[in-house]
Amino acid sequence: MQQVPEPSTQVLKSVCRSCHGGCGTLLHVTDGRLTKVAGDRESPLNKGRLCPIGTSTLDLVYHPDRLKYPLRRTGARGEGKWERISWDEALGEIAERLQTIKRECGPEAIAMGTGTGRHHIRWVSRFGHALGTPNWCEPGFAQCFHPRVNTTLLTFGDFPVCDFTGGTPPQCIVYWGHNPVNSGPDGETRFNALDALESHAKVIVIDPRRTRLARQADLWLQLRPGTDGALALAMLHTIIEERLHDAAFVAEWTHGFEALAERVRSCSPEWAAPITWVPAELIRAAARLYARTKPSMMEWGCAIEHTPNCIQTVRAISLLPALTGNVDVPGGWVFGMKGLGRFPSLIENLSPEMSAKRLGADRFKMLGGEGADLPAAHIPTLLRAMREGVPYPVKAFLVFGNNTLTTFGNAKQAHEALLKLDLLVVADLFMTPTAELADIVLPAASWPELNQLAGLPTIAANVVLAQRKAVQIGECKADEEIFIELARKMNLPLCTEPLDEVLESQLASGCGISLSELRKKGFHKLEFRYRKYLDGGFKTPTGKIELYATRLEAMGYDPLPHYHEPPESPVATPELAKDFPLVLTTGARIPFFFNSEHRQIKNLRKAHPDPIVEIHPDTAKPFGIKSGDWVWIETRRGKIRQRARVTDEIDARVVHVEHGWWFPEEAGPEHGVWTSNANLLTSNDPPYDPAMGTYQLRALLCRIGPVT
Ligand SMILES: Nc1nc2c(c(=O)[nH]1)N[C@H]1C(S)=C(S)[C@@H](COP(=O)(O)OP(=O)(O)OC[C@H]3O[C@@H](n4cnc5c(=O)[nH]c(N)nc54)[C@H](O)[C@@H]3O)O[C@H]1N2
Ligand SMILES: Nc1nc2c(c(=O)[nH]1)N[C@H]1C(S)=C(S)[C@@H](COP(=O)(O)OP(=O)(O)OC[C@H]3O[C@@H](n4cnc5c(=O)[nH]c(N)nc54)[C@H](O)[C@@H]3O)O[C@H]1N2
Ligand code: SF4
Ligand SMILES: [Mo]
Repeated sequence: MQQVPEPSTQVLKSVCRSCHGGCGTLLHVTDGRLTKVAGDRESPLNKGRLCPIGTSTLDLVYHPDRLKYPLRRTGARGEGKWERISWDEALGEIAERLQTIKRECGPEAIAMGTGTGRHHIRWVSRFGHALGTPNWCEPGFAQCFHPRVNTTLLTFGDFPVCDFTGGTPPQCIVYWGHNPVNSGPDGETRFNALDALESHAKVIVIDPRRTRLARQADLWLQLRPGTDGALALAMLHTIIEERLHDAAFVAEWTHGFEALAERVRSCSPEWAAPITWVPAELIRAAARLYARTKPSMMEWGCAIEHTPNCIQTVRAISLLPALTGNVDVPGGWVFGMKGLGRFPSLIENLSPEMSAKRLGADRFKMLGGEGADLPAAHIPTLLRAMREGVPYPVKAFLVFGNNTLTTFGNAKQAHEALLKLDLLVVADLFMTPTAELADIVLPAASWPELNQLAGLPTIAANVVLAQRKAVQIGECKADEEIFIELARKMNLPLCTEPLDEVLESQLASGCGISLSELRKKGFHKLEFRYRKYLDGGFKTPTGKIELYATRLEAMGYDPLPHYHEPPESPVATPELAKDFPLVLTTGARIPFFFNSEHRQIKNLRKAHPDPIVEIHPDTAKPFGIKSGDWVWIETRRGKIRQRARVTDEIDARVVHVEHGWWFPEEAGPEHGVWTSNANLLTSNDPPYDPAMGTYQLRALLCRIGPVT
């Protein structure tokens, strides 16, 4: 029974955005105070449930360490000396300094930064476009989700998601480099991704760690990190060789089957087995089970994208549903109803010359150029422009929701770049180690403090939800409102209209219901249509699913999937492997924190007090390492420590470290950011994915030892 609220309590239907979001919530407000955040049982996305992070919302909103008013640095950069200023002063100073940089160096010398999938993510580039700069970035753009988005757009003409809310249960689910038991995943809510298991579908898990899903799976493929591309090619090979594909669908609705068959002819399971460490017979079994069991869902995660061969890897995996006809069918992969409508990105405000200046766009066309759905700057190239002024200087960085020092690859280099800036502005909920380096810090509103829209699954937007402002904390402002006020302060011609006007326009071009009606209802589920391609084909140049990608070919990239060894591996760099014998993967999600966040929330931290490194007993034994011991982990680039979890759930040749760690309880300005931070171990050096500019986060070489 849902509890009946106190008479003086107002209940607003909203949507949690503490991760990529989507869970319907009921915000109980009593006398201006948020008193309870409950899951909305009516929401098709979570049916009343919240994860540990969502459950801790009150602790987040009312946390004593929240930033509550704008701050200006008074000491040296990073010295931790601040004075409180008014919003008017803060925005006035930012506006003036931006105008100066724009006048002296051009708008491209100003870069915008943000984090993954937030309510305001598109507003960051929107403000940049209004300002005239093509340079905005997000550490998940080349590394996460967008390789999947941009690759499927050119292969299928649309972004596929799993059909979780259509009512037809899948018969087979593949969890590929993805663990929604812990992650509020990209694309949909974690609860949908897990509910699908209740249909007793056959389950295939592809993960180097024996996760809870792997334990439940019919088939678990424990591959070597970074070799997903080889595995996918071998599965394609098996399906084609054994004629397990849907021949009628392939003949009518795909382009380039013969070329693909030729490309994967040599990629037998026997070829892939020594590369991936997965036995050939197990690869065959997975290909057969997948191809013969329909409908099937492909649930894929960011592990397949944290590699410099991510576009080809994503392409290869995406062709499995294509060959088996699991596309836009009930219980399979489907294309969304786009209930959220068009976001006014203002990208048309950039001239072609200015767009061409986007850092990295000339090389990485799937990230910053014509192959990108929402073009973004290449982070290593941007950091170089900050550090060295090459190919032109970047002088200002406005960061709205990213803890750069924890989530960018090669954190020390990112740190060096931030120190070189003339102007660093950070808007955040807390004083992070990154905010400590800023000239001006702005207090951002958390999700129950602001109005927005959400469309879930992301991009597909089959369900549209209204996010509601329930309370005001200190002088905190929603990022969207900060952009609007800053645009007005700078007398920009764009990005100045009230927020609700933009939201109304999105709804009008999407599901068509009014903002007030949506706010009343809380969410709106669109009526679903399957096999939309029957009406005019797929939205690709050939009108078919492009097994052979003509758009990749036109951009000068390989139109057929291929495999590349990770740049640092026992195979690619055997000499290095003598000193650093273990394969390192990083960042598998944990249910209590979102990337670098939530370490200051007591309940969540109690559930997971320390950073954990997973090591196999055979690997730990020679060092005398036991569970609970502090262990150092070292790569060519740096050394950190985390606490051991000695477990046979991981391959003896692989070590896993958690990402995002800093210690809010430790003194500033560093707050322990250099102690356990996975990105002291990673690199952002080339090689990059040729089309996307992606660097390696999940398959590096390391060594370990006990902290004495
Ligand atoms: N080694 C390694 N590195 C990784 C990964 C990995 O697996 N391994 N994963 C990568 C991936 S996939 C991604 S997407 C990125 C994630 O990187 P990001 O999404 O940038 O995550 P954070 O750096 O934690 O930054 C989020 C910051 O936003 C603040 N914040 C929260 N809500 C709001 C808000 O509404 N407004 C504002 N202004 N601030 C807010 C938080 O307090 C926090 O400081 O990390 C990448 N880095
Ligand atoms: N609670 C919580 N939810 C989150 C986040 C969070 O930090 N906390 N982060 C959000 C973000 S930004 C993202 S991108 C998603 C990520 O969430 P997911 O896409 O689910 O990805 P991860 O949990 O990072 O990794 C999934 C699995 O990949 C495995 N893995 C590691 N290396 C490899 C490899 O080379 N190949 C394969 N096949 N598997 C590998 C790991 O063992 C792990 O079990 O979650 C989002 N949701
Ligand atoms: S899964 Fe994400 S949206 Fe759902 S309750 Fe957890 S943090 Fe909130
Ligand atoms: Mo991500």
